[in-house]
Amino acid sequence: MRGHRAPVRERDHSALDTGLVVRGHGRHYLVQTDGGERLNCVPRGKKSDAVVGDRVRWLPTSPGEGVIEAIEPRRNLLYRQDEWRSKSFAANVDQLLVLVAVEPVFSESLLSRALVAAGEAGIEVRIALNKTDLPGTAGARERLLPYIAMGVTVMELALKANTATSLERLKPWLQDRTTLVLGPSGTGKSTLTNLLVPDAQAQVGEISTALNSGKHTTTHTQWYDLAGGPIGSGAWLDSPGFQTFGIQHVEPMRLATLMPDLAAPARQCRFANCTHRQEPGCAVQTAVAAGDIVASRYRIYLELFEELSRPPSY
Ligand SMILES: Nc1nc2c(ncn2[C@@H]2O[C@H](COP(=O)(O)OP(=O)(O)OP(=O)(O)O)[C@@H](O)[C@H]2O)c(=O)[nH]1
Ligand SMILES: [Mg+2]
Ligand SMILES: [Zn+2]
Repeated sequence: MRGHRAPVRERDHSALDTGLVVRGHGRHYLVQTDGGERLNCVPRGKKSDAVVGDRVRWLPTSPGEGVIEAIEPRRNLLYRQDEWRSKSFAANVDQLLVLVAVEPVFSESLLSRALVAAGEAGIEVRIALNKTDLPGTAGARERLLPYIAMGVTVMELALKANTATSLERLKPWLQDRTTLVLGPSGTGKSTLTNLLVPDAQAQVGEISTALNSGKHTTTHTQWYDLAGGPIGSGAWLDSPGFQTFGIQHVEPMRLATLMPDLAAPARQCRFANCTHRQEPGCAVQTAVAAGDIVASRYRIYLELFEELSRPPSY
């Protein structure tokens, strides 16, 4: 992939102190030292490849400031790859929470893309449905049934109306782990951040009723320690809502293996290189006809396969 490799190690940086990137904004990074101090850092050189969650080697320049000299090898990196650019969400996370809500109504295509990207990065993922205090809950629940059937855990939350129950539900899963929350704008990611991290003061936005969407209140990913709040341990990464989610980094022939409802039938197709579109003896198409794969998910597969197979438009 492009643009995400740690800088080539021209020098040995192992003697330098390490720190954690807790926020990034262009070339400006907030790095937390192992002693808990926070420094404003810039990268050495032109490239700013570090992302939130990265462990970096840094050199002090003046009080409270430093230079990032190197990025430590990553365990994983979650990013989206649109046609023209890639956007990293975070590195070195244990698990992903995809937060959708009854309102704004979520796009199944976006949800599926986030799940595929998590699978590609090898990151465990769960879905949470927030705002189950709202009247559209039954419909939202129904649209999530295929995901439950394919083995994804779906947690129901009402962060404002039923805060205590929601936190109890999340607690065993969040403890001791580093969790990134992702989702469209306005689903309640920062609302949850403020519940989990008492001094977070994350900005919370309103929903635009005209557009049935959030207003992109959060603009940068930020890392928080969960030790001081109701969860007691682990880390939490709040992120800006996404409107698009390119997965151009996924090989089209790998796509079905990253969609759990298609993966098992896909192994039974007559041809090993079946694309599950019109080939004879395709077990995926048989499963769709039998209703074992829901039509909307197969449509999303076709949409994604086509998008990933398309030559770049330049
Ligand atoms: N009805 C209802 N509203 C909620 C609930 N949780 C959050 N909200 C509201 O949803 C709106 C958006 O919340 P945010 O936390 O800013 O959403 P976000 O996901 O951080 O949005 P971005 O930062 O734009 O990506 C706010 O007006 C919240 O008060 C809930 O459980 N029920
Ligand atoms: Mg937010
Ligand atoms: Zn097939």
